[in-house]
Amino acid sequence: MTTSNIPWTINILTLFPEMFPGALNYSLVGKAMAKNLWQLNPINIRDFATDAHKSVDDTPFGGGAGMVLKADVLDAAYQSLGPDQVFPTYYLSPRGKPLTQETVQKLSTAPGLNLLCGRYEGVDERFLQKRGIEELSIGDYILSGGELAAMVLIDACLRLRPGILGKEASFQDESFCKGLLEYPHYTRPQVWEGEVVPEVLVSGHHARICQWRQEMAEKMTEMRRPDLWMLYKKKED
Ligand code: 6GU
Repeated sequence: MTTSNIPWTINILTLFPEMFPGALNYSLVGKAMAKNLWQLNPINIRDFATDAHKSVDDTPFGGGAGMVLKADVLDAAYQSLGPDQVFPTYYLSPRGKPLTQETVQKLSTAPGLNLLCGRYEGVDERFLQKRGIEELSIGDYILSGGELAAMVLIDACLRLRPGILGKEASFQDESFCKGLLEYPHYTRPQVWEGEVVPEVLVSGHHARICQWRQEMAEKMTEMRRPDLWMLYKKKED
């Protein structure tokens, strides 16, 4: 046994705990959860509201549209995490630092994660400042809440944790880590709607296959992602 039998724990502060595990209950990460390799602990922020109406939000000072999640309620939910749950904590927000594979790699080695999912217009800034909570975004578009973003982050981290995916995945990741997009893949039938598989792939010549895949990965990266291509070229020399 090389892995610990304490499941990797993710606490999620959300107004919609019933959205979890959602997509994370399926495929390899779902099986890994069933095997107790990781666990999800959704915490309903509303449980920490103190007034009769169970209010979690209020109108923004300065006016404007939407509501802001209250610092006192958020902090009560946050502080309900025990002293054994002092994990790196992130607020999922389109204002955050863009999530990259490099960040995913770092997060996947943390002892666990605490994630705050916002809704509405946002959360009281003082809560984030006081508790030193960093923000992460999954891309330049706006989701209606952080829950889907949290699932994206969790999935990306889990597939890097020991015992969750096979060797194949880590092998595939290497090509992305080298900074190139993946080369194209083909399987049977060898001819489909008149389209044939590239000859080199059925040649059985391993070195030539390897070289072809490298060339295709470079060509695709240059065409589709000039930003990644520039970085790759810079690292090469
Ligand atoms: Cl992390 N949250 C929301 N609400 N929208 C997003 C996002 C996060 N990342 C990109 N868009």
